[in-house]
Amino acid sequence: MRLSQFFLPTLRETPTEAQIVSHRLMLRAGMVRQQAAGIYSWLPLGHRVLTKIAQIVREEQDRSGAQEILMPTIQPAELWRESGRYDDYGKEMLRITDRHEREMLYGPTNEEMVTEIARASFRSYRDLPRNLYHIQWKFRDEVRPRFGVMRGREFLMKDAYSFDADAAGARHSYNKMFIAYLRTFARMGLKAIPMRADTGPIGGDLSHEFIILAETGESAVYVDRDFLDQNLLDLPVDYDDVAGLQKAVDRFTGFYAATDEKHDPAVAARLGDRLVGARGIEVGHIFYFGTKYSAAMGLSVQGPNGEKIVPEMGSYGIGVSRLVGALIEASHDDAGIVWPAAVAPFGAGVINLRVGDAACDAMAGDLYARLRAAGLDPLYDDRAESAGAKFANMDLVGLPWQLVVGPRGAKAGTVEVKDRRSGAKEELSLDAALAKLTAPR
Ligand code: P5A
Repeated sequence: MRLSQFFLPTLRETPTEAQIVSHRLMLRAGMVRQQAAGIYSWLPLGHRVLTKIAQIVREEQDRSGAQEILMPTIQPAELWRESGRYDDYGKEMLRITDRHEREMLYGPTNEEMVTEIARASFRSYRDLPRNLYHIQWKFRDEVRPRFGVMRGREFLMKDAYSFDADAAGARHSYNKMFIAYLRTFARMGLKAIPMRADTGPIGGDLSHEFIILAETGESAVYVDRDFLDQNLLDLPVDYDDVAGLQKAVDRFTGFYAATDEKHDPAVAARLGDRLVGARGIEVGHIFYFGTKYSAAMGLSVQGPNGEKIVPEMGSYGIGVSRLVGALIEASHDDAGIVWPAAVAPFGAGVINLRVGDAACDAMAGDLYARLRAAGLDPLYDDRAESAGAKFANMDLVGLPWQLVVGPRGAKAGTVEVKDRRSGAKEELSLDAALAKLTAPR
């Protein structure tokens, strides 16, 4: 993409309404535009990151055996009356009346709707187990939407729903999601810590929040330093290995990790100086709630001996749009965003310091073409701006690599390659630069 043609409405001034760094940087880098309190448009740079995050989530859900569907954002109130949550949900639910005076709502979550789908189709124990997920916008009329996309009113969630014939099967489904979550966040360069959690309006008695550490996190958390040293990309992915998966889950839940509400200072004290107190952001939350919705809504299937089985269910959420902000909270510096490569909006930035100079134009153009051919999806700053403005802009946008073409290098046949995270710079030939960027990090 040529920057001269790219819609990137960056801001020079720091927006005063934004209280935390990710919100400020998202506005400054032209990623989102607020349309109403807690409601955002996603502009090209932000949309690219959102899509990449959603794709990693999707791949890991699919790998675990979950199947993607797409349910609507608008739901009939009737379904929620069946589960008893229509009145319980209170003011957080956006209620709508259609032209026929039918009561509708903008879905804050989809337990009822997916249970209705199962009820319409599942007949036998052979229809189980199933895990259905979608990536869809939700609406929660939060009293105080704040911190940009981190606590929005409209936000993108991945929500999965599992159905099993018995509690043991449901536990296995829960464990699959548990491991898939650790892998999903690790692929984004995040270490998400599973913590026992309360279940609130979703219900049930087994639940974990997945929390990443960041100074501006909404909750105080405590964690065993040893957990932070675990390599989560090496997790077992044989999702059919029931015992192996349980062992892995036991290992990760064996580390002390708790939010403020669940923190037990007496137990934590045993960790000595391994206890880390920090702040955290909840990026995922999983629940096992048994037959709460299936029983209330009359979902049952026939067992092998003709008996009636009421499926055991769980639900599993990831805050896809929240992750964009959370990633920035976890990875930025004074100059701007520092994207982990897996979610970066572009793979590399090319800066032409002297647009209009024949040698610089030719070299930058060649580099841009070769990066594209190598699948690196580069952003080429071909604008007639000052060098200072270009450097500042590229740092703000936070692509993993910057390749700088100037008159001296153009003569020598070299580019300056800057690693955005470390700031390290080297002069390399085009071949060597390409080899460096395509080598596994
Ligand atoms: C699990 C999936 C649920 O809703 N039902 C379906 C269950 N869980 S949850 O914890 O309430 O939400 C799941 C994740 O969504 C993100 N999230 C938000 N993101 C941005 N703005 C919000 N207002 C918001 N509320 C929830 C969180 O990441 C949460 O873990």
